Amino acid sequence: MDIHILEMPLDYGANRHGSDMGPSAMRLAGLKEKIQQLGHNITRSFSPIEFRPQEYEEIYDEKAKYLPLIVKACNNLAQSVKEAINKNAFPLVLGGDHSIALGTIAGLSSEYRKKNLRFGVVYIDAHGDFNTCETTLTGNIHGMCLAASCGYGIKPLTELFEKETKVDSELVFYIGLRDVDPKERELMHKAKVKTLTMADIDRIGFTESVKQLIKFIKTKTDVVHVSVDMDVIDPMFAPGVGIPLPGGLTYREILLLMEELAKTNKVKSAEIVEVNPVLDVRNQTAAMAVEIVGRLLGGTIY
Ligand SMILES: [Mn+2]
Repeated sequence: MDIHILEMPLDYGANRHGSDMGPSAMRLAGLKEKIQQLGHNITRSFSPIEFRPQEYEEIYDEKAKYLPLIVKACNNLAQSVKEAINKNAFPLVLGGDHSIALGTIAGLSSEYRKKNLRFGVVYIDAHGDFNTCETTLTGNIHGMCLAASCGYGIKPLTELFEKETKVDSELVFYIGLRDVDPKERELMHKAKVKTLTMADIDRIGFTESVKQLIKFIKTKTDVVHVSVDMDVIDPMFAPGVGIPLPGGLTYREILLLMEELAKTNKVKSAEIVEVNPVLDVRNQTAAMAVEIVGRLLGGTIY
């Protein structure tokens, strides 16, 4: 398979700085070698943005911090993702904070809409990222990206890249949720997203959870984007993330999840976000991110 690696060294969407170094940390942890070992070709590898660090920029809007910068960066990313899909390549987007999902999903949606494909998003995250400017407690856009992709929120975000709603919220499937704001939860219910929270996973078991997700993918979608926020993993394993929250997936669980997703043959793009080397221990979170990508791209133990 041809792969385009798109690096988004940007942390405008988050309070904690440092995830702008995520792509570099994953590169150092051997991402390219891992992908090549699996027999894939990296036909492009670049960053579609050239931005100054958050510390040098203005916040612009307290309810949507760094809005113009994020919109610009995500427009560039959307264009590059679109080009990858057009060339039959797999866009692998490296964050950066989760606000970049706005750009990834916009680019994918633009191509899949033309082809009339049922486009699903598997959102692997401790958080809902389903706030709007009205409900946000922080003004951080990484907490709004999925709501905006589903058509909720302010126009600069919902109409980013193209006017249309990017993804049908009923084709969004969350796994690993464990922190959702009250108002955010209301909107998620209204939008009818599918959810398997950590409590659901504990009730029915991980194997059954994965089975339900795979069944959903097979019956409801033609093509799937996998968005992995590293904070879904328990900080015991992955300490290098912006918002560490106990009670997450184990390293083994997320690897199994990736293997099962790969087997559906419907995953045509992915992004790995919120690797924060400043908070990491000996780059172990970035190393896990590399292993996660490997399993999603067909790697197996035996
Ligand atoms: Mn997130």
